[in-house]
Amino acid sequence: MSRTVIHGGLVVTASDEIHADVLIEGGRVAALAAHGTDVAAGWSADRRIDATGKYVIPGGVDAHTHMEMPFGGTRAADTFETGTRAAAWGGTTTIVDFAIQTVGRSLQEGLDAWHVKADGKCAIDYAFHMILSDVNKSSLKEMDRLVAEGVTSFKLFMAYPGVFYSDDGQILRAMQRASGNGGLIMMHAENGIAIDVLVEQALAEGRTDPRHHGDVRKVALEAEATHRAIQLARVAGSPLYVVHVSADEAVAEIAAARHRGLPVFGETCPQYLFLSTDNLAEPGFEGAKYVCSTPLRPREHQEALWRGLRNNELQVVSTDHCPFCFTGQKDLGRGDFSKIPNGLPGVENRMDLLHQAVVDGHISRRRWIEIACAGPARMFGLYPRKGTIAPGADADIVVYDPGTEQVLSAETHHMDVDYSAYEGKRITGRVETVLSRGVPVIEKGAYVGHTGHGAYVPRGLCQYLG
Ligand code: DUC
Ligand code: ZN
Ligand code: ZN
Repeated sequence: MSRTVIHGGLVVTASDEIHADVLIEGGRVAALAAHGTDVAAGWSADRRIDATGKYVIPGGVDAHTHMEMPFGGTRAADTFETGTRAAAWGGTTTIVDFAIQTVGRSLQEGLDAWHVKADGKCAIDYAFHMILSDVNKSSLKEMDRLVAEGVTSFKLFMAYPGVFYSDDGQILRAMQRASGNGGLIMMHAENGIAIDVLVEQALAEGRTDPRHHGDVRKVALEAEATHRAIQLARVAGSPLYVVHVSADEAVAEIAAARHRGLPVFGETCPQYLFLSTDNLAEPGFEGAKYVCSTPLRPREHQEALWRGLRNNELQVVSTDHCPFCFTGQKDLGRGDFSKIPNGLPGVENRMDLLHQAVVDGHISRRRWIEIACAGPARMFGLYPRKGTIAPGADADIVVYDPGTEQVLSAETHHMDVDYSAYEGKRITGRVETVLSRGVPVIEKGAYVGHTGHGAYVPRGLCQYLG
């Protein structure tokens, strides 16, 4: 059995910061002990990693990615191979991607299709949520089996009529089913029916530029949908996880529900914390790079998101990684913003951007690990195997250098997309070494992993409930 020792670092988890050496045996964490124990106790090792002056943190868990997702007549540019490699470069060692049910097909067919895309291709471990595009008697029944087999969360859309959209009746039925089988309903909360009216009116009036994507997807329509989803979940007696929360009023809806004791959870993404409608309004067609849904909001919304993350009104930061190249993909919407494929690249940038938030004083170091590692692992039934450094946990570990500076850029990133949403942004901190189940994936600035190392991980139920 191979043994690795990481010595001299500051081990940061969601609950503790301890100066400790870490012993890894056969892919799992075997022990943590005070600095010097590795030498004093004679821990033999095949590999020793010096982490002096560095943080030793759990590998990131990105609970919201869309590798190879078909959307708007094209597909997300990163495959499971390129996307998981890029994730590793950025210190993420587990992704939870969304398998998609096609209208008229079963959940199982969708899940099988996503296994074909991912199995044998990933550099890091992966799991699946299921997107319900067609809620009917048989797909409701199938939910039970998926939960039992480790696909324990289901995304529904109040947006995108005619594509992924579910009406309130379908949503209520899916929530009722989840309340019986232990599944977690994830909601894309935007009033898509109303948005489509505003899209039609904007285009008819010649408002076709990317910035109008932000104008029509109004804050009130995110807040209204968030409120409605919460009330439907309340009626069904089911928990609810609201994905990609972008607006202050939506945070307020989630906070109000939580203050009433309802099992309502919220996720936001780096793009809402660091970018704004200023980016959508960049000259020419540049704003297309920032078209995603929910949309970027005016900068003033960011404070509510940071406060929500500090106060635990929001529990998770994931990326909604869904990259489309500027040339050849975002292009599809020149002259009609509604045809710009929705999505931003980010799987490689999340851990660094959130470390910058530590440096900037928005969150503490432990909260960084909570919202990026332990929180998503608990939310989606992966803890403590993922999301922490403790005896028995998978040795998914990042040695993070908190002092090195880097500049984010498409020139240097590893995502298979021709632009960076954060081009030129200076970050203090950088991933140095990444282990996935004890096996090096990134070492001294080089990729040393391999395609197919990543294993599929069936998940348990949400660990924030009963
Ligand atoms: N939002 C995006 O921006 N892209 C994919 C799907 C979604 O809901
Ligand atoms: Zn969504
Ligand atoms: Zn998404």
